[in-house]
Amino acid sequence: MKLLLATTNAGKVREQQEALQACPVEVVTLSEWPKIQPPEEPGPTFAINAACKAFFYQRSTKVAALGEDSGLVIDALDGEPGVNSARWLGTNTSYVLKNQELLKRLKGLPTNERSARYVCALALAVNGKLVFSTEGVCSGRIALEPHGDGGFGYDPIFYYPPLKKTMGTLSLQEKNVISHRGKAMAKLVKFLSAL
Ligand code: ITT
Repeated sequence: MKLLLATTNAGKVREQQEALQACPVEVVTLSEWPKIQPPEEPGPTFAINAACKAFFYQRSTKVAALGEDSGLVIDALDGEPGVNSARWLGTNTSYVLKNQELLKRLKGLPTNERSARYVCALALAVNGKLVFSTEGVCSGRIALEPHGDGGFGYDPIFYYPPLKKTMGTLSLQEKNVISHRGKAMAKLVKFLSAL
């Protein structure tokens, strides 16, 4: 089975490819369809956005498409940046600045008020039908300062208590074991392997 990783985010592609290594699918990416413009993300939820991406890219390419929507939910900021994680402060703003701004907004808050989670919703569209959807969550907190330059996006400031490390200091493989995306992808791999 050919499976399109229907995302424009290179960090997601790296992690999804790693998670699918042992899976009997032929993975393709959007680099084969450079002219397709990303769809609107209308959804109030990660699940709706993931499904929209899956349907849109499946229709555009005729290949089974895995849509993904994910983001960082910070309790002290009423769930921001949430579904707007990619667009928060503008898509052209660097993550160094976005992370600095988040740290500024949480300045002075004690550890127990810095709780946050990453959420990842996956949706698989085949021939115009949604055949699988799932979600993965990784709970942690916002660190006091950035650490590491691994991963992407908000990883330098996302602290994962069980490992006592930020995600920015984890290898790709280490991150996939505990991350929102790794957990959701593991459920997808189970589904695909059982087909
Ligand atoms: P596609 O829509 O093309 O998949 P995108 O980056 O715009 O790419 P989303 O709308 O799902 O995707 O936004 C996801 C954002 O959430 C991402 O750009 C980061 O800001 C943040 N994010 C999600 N997972 C992350 C992770 O594992 N590490 C760091 N930041 C993450």
